[in-house]
Amino acid sequence: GDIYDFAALQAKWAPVWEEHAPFATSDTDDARPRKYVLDMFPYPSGDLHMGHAEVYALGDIVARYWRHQGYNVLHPIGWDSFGLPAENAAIKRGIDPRGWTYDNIAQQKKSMKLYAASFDWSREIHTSDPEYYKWNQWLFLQMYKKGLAYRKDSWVNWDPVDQTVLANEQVLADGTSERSGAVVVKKKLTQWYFKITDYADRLLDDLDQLEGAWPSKVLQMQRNWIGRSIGADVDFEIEGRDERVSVFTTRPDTLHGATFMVVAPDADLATELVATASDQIKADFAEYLATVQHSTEIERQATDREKTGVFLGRFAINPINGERLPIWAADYVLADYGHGAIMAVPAHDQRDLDFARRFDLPVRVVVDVPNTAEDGATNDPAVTGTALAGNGTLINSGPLDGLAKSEAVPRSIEMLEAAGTGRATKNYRLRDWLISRQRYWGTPIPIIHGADGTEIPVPEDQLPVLLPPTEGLDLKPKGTSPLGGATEWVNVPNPIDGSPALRDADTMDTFVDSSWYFLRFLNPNDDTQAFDPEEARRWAPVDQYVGGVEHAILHLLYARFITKVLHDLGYLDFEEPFKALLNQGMVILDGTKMSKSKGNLVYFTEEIERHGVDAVRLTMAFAGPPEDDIDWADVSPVGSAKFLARAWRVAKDVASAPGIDLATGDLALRRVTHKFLADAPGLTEAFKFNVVVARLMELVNVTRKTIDTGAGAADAAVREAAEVTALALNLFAPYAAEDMWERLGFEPFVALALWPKADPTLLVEDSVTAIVQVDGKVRDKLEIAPTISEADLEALARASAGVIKSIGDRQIVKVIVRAPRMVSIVTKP
Ligand code: ANZ
Repeated sequence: GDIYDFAALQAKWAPVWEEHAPFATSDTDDARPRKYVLDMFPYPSGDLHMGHAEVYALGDIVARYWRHQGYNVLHPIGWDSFGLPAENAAIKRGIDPRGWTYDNIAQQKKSMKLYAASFDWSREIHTSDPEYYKWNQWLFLQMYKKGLAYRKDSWVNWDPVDQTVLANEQVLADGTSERSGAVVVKKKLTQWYFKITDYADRLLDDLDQLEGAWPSKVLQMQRNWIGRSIGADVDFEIEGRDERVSVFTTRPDTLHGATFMVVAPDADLATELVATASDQIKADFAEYLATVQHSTEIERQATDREKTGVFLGRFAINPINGERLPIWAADYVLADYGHGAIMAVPAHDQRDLDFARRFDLPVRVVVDVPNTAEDGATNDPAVTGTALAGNGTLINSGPLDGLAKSEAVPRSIEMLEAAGTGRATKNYRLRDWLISRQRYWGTPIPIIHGADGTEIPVPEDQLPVLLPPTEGLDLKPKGTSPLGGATEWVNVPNPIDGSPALRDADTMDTFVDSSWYFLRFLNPNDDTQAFDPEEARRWAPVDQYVGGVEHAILHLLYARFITKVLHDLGYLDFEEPFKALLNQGMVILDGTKMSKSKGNLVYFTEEIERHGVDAVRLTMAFAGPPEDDIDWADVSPVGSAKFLARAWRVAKDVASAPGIDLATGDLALRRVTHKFLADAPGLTEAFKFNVVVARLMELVNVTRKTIDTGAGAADAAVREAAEVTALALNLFAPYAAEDMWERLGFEPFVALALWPKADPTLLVEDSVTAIVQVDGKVRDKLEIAPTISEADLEALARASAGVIKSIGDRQIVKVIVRAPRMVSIVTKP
């Protein structure tokens, strides 16, 4: 047709792309350099939403860009298709999570194909397919062999609504579950863990390599999450106990200021210590422990909360001076950090001071911190209630007296080491990764439990351990895994001696699935291995990862960890999975996050129907820097569609054939075209997509002017500009671009055309006008480059016909040159 009609273009080109699969990536026999561009894969809960529309628009710009630059680009997609939403929906509606999931995938896939991201669909994966999760089980077994997967009893985060454990990463700052919104409580359970803490140092130190390539905010969040702190372990004798108790401190210099010890009430140690105390103390403690178990970690660490605690009736001996310190249980000490016990130094630690003041315990200053109070008031913490955390000189500390804090820290560690009562150590906020879930819709853990309690790994040739069908299973959360109810599945002969044994009935955290999926895309149909190390050498690590900042901690940390594990197992020759990371902002409406509950959802399908795929994609690119949130109320998909129509009409109007000599084209338009050709790559690589679009709009305007009021539609420069417009639009609006390309007389596919080099001679900056005067009168105006030299400008002025004529046979006595603006010639008769 002669009118831009996005629906017609979609109907025309989607089947062509489907048939010819122009984005299928060739593997080995390709001489081009490679780029692996990966967008975070979607969780198939319902149809695509506007967040998907954004991330897949932006990721596709990057993938399409590198193809134009001559790269062999791998840009795969799949489905993160295990997980709780499917299971919860299944329970609610009494259906199979499998059916719900794969129906959603079908829906999303249809939308995704219409959305025309340039994916290699031949590599599509589903993490809930046995062909995929088999390799989760393989990974688990490799880690189990190395002692990196293990089981332990511990206090876990328990979501009372979803009735399952949560990783620390899944508990929000306000202590609620990121999944159900329920207040998370603690529960003691035997669970499977991955030993990510073994990798804490490397996970922290290797962040330095990503500086500049990952958003600094994400790097900082990872650093904080790992939370390395440097200090010392100090061993305290406990009266009436054989074994000493260690505490972790970052301030061993303050040992002489310790006036009591505090144990986490929920640490085993507290229960053990209180066992010998009076019945009254025991009863107080039991009551206290019960309340503590209902509070969240966040509440426990809140500084504005009144301190609570119970004296345990026991005493510790300070190894540095033999002092006797009462032992308390208090919830501000956490069971799973350090040793779950601390030496309390109220003069120099605010939490300890609050506690000491509440329970009337002594406060002893051991670091003389300069008093900055202007009115000469005391800075004694016992009086002011403010601990002295700053630097100063040691006092009341025997051999440490007179040392600066910075000297006293290493000195005290030396003393402890010499006495065998302490040592330098590091601590991490990072905990081991709890990977077992008491839910159905996940990867079964490939372990069999013998009747005698032994753990037998399922032999690798028996993988996958398939999920049993849901028929007859009660999926409702009840604190134990639904798989336990699959009697036939769970009861198996012990692989070693055939005696009765039980399968482990837990399933894996779905973050295991996504921790290595980028490798599965390399050979998704290989049923002999998780991934091909040869292919990994060719393609990985991922050159550009694109996705939401909501994955700044959990997913990225786990993927980094598993990459290092696979490296150490000899499968990978790199240690960081994602060389560069782009976090797109959110799509919001009227300044607020869109959500079903708020009723302010903008629906993907509706926007696509109304404005077309290209306009929605272009709007995403044009809205602003990709990291910023896009307020859908402030952008104009209608404006985008208008621009697309304008661009498309240019291609329609071109009245020359391909191959016309471009050098004959209109110079002014050619300059704009080549400036765009020269600038767009750098802007795209810097993710300034909105600037590229703005520049493209300018190019289209100048082209239209040239057609209508300038050199005309047959001019070679018009063809050149239209070709470049089609090529550049391919990054943002693939349907319009493909159609323009065809109208310009080319075979599909514009996406596979190379980006032409800008002609440097056409890149001269805009010219400036120099005035040439002869004896004070303007005799000529010269259009020259702003960078012209004085000598060149003088030569041009002397050669000017107007100047020569006005000088006649007079003699030049003086020439003043002010490049690039003026030349003044003085003559005499
Ligand atoms: C004595 C001391 C004196 C401390 C002083 C601080 C200041 P970061 O930096 O977070 O590692 N601590 C140790 N284990 C704890 C636990 N399980 N729960 C709560 N607090 C714990 O903090 C280390 C400091 O936090 C340690 O150093 C310890 O208090 C406390 F002037 O020891 B300190």
